[in-house]
Amino acid sequence: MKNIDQKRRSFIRVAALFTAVPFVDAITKRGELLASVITKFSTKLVLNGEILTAAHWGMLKLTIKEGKVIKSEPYQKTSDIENSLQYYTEDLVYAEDRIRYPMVRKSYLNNPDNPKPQLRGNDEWVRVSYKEAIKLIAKELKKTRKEKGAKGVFAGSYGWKSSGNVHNSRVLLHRFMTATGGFTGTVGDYSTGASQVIMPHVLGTLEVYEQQTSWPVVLEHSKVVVIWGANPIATLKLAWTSSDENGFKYFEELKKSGKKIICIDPFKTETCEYLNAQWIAPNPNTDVAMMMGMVHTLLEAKKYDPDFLDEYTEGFDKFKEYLYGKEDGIVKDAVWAAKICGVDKKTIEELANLFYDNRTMLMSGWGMQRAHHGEQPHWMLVTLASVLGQIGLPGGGFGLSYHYSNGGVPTAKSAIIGGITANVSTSKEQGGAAWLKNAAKYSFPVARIADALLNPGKTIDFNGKKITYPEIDFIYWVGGNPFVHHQDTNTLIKAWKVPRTVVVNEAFWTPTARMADIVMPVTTSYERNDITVTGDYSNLNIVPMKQAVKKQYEARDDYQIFSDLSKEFGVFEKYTQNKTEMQWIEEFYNRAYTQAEKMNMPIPPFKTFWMKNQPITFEAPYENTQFVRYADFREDPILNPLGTPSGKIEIYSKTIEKMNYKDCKAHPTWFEPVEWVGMENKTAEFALISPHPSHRLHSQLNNTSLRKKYAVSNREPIWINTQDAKRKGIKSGDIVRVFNDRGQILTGAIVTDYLKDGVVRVQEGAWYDPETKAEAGTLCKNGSANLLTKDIPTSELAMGNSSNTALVNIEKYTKEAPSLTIFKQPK
Ligand SMILES: Nc1nc2c(c(=O)[nH]1)N[C@H]1C(S)=C(S)[C@@H](COP(=O)(O)OP(=O)(O)OC[C@H]3O[C@@H](n4cnc5c(=O)[nH]c(N)nc54)[C@H](O)[C@@H]3O)O[C@H]1N2
Ligand SMILES: Nc1nc2c(c(=O)[nH]1)N[C@H]1C(S)=C(S)[C@@H](COP(=O)(O)OP(=O)(O)OC[C@H]3O[C@@H](n4cnc5c(=O)[nH]c(N)nc54)[C@H](O)[C@@H]3O)O[C@H]1N2
Ligand SMILES: [Mo]
Repeated sequence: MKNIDQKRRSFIRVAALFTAVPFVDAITKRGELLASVITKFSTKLVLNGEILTAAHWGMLKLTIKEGKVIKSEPYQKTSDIENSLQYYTEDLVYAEDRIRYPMVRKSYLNNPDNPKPQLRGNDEWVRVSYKEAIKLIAKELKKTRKEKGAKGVFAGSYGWKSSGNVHNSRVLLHRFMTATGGFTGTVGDYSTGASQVIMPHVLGTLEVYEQQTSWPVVLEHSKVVVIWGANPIATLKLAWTSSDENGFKYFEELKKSGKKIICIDPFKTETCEYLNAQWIAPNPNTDVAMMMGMVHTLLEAKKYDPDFLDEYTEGFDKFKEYLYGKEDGIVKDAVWAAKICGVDKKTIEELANLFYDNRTMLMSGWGMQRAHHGEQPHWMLVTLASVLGQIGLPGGGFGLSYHYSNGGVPTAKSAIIGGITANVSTSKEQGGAAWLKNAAKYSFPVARIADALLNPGKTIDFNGKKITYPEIDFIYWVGGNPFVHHQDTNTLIKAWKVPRTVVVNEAFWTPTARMADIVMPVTTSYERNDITVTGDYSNLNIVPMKQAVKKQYEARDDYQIFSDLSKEFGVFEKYTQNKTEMQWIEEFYNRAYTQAEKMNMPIPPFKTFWMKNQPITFEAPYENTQFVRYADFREDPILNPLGTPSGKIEIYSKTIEKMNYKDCKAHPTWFEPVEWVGMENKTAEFALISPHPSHRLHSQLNNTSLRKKYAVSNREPIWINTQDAKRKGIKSGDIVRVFNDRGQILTGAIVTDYLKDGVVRVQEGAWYDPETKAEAGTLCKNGSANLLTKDIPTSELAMGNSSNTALVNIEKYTKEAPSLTIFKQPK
């Protein structure tokens, strides 16, 4: 206990100071938290000096010279692994394709009641004044609400808007919509669409967004670490709040530990390379079969713990009957599995034995659940882990978030700052719950957007419920880029023509901004003040995000835009509570301040914190460094049951059985995807995987010089297996046309042995750059993978996106390649 108390006293430690921060000259003794030394509090811009801010890609140190950003660097270094995203702030702020002024599409401005939506994306732009734009949006929104009701307004607005608890664009939009009458929203996300719906049935939690068994425990106890369909050296560059960057440190330690590491992935990722791991390459979408082969191997060898299965799981016997072919006459053994997944029988058996004989941590990413029947892989992984019987033991079991937002980095004992909310009401009778219920009534699964636009009134199944799509006539999107992120862009183009009005707030002329009727120019996060935490799971730092440069052109904050719109609806005070940006920041900070005081670990008063321009860093108490996921459940499943109906791990779910879905049965099942390399009568030759980009956050930063680091022949790269490339007469550096009956893109070839044969890889997030008109069939010059993906739900259960299920053809492009136009100002 004494030990813990001592630790508590040292929880607060102000992070290492940087050199020369001219505007904090009032602080005499650096590192001391004395309010009294602050003689003047100012929020004036620093014209020369260094500034700390934060982005999804971590804390940044910006150098400002004569009011301009001239340099962007990491604020901290936790390992030798480089975060390539941290150096391009100038490119963003001063990008050639900044939206400079409010713009309205010509036909829309001429007649908003007959706006010729078929011209969306191909019309001319007309500059209007900010005031005019606000008036126009307000008027047309009122009109739609009157004609179609609140549900006619879609503001689901999915996306990775910037970090910051005040300028949280999506929440600001929702807050505005709530204050003025409501909207149709969405449920779920693109990240874990399938898993976050199936896991609560299996484990009683979302699981994908939970803290993992602590890294120190893994490093001490795991003998084998399996990185199953994950690429943490790329994906840990980011976090939803801001990266605490400690995940890299632990992967570095893992590398040094000399443990057996295995990567199971159709692509030999930079993670596999970095860790010198053994590479196992299955066909995409076939891991379920491989895991079944492993379970069969273990059962045959009597390498499983019947007591564990009995005490902690529900319905294993029914699954076993399926595994042994009682339902379909097919025994799912390693021979069967090998034929499907393309990994040989012996390897499957060896892996199964290795996992059973050693304390093994199965770390899985999310790429494999972004696929047709994406509910199955993680359910089957949990089943395999149950047979291995190590769940709840130090360093054993599975983890679904080591690759994301630094899962497994021990949770600090920290005070939590506040954030802007969608709910504007303060009184009880109009409380948030009532509105949320209303919103939930119309909300549909996020990746069904095109389906919903195209089919108003259609009823779909979703996790045991029925949802009827509303008639959407008005779209307001902020902080997202659906014309890059959504599957099957050409279908989305058709769907996008249905509503009368589309408004987008953006900083850049993204493909989505170009598909709008009214475009509002917004600031980047470097042009406004804000506050964030780092580490979604660790809560490691509170970080001031000090404005670095003045607002560019006529860019306004989303907060400003929605405040001005609120005036038009007579709800300005309700919306803003009469608070400025700085007042919100102070209020959110003070929530942590009060908490910290109560916890007897004081942090400096707001003004000191702000003037110092340094993070407040918290520490993890010893017990959090020793956290073992499911240890309490393992210790006493009666006292600490899971949140499932049986209180156990549900390998068979009666809840799902009752839903009676054909495409998601009551136990993990091998389903053939609609398109895959092993299918009969293949619709195209190669399986396309579209994982997350190493040198971008989705589409963000595609318009910076970071692009030079990865573009091949000035296109998005495509990785092609050496033998396949030879067969197709393609060499590295060639421009390759990738196509199927949904669309076509140009890419630059990387011929490699690092990819399973029969598979090609194009990272998601290249901006859609149509060669001629933005319409179905047009060639995308830049190489956006989603022109080729399929817009089908994972199943009736989760309705997630299936972006990794697609077949494509490739050919060398012999015509003269058209030059890119997407990163320039439009007409
Ligand atoms: N094929 C395929 N497709 C995929 C995936 C895949 O694996 N394969 N992954 C999916 C996943 S998991 C995700 S999360 C999505 C990501 O899809 P998105 O989150 O839509 O992608 P981003 O490129 O991050 O888009 C964010 C946009 O917000 C803008 N923005 C940033 N800050 C602000 C702000 O303060 N205000 C406003 N108004 N705008 C701002 C940026 O300029 C950018 O254009 O993609 C999905 N799509
Ligand atoms: N640098 C960077 N980091 C990011 C993001 C980003 O855009 N850029 N996005 C963030 C977001 S929003 C999210 S949701 C997460 C996404 O995190 P993940 O979903 O885990 O990332 P992906 O790259 O889509 O997929 C991980 C790996 O799965 C592999 N894979 C694909 N299909 C299969 C399969 O069928 N079987 C197996 N075994 N492997 C398969 C891919 O080759 C890839 O290496 O990353 C976050 N981190
Ligand atoms: Mo995501």
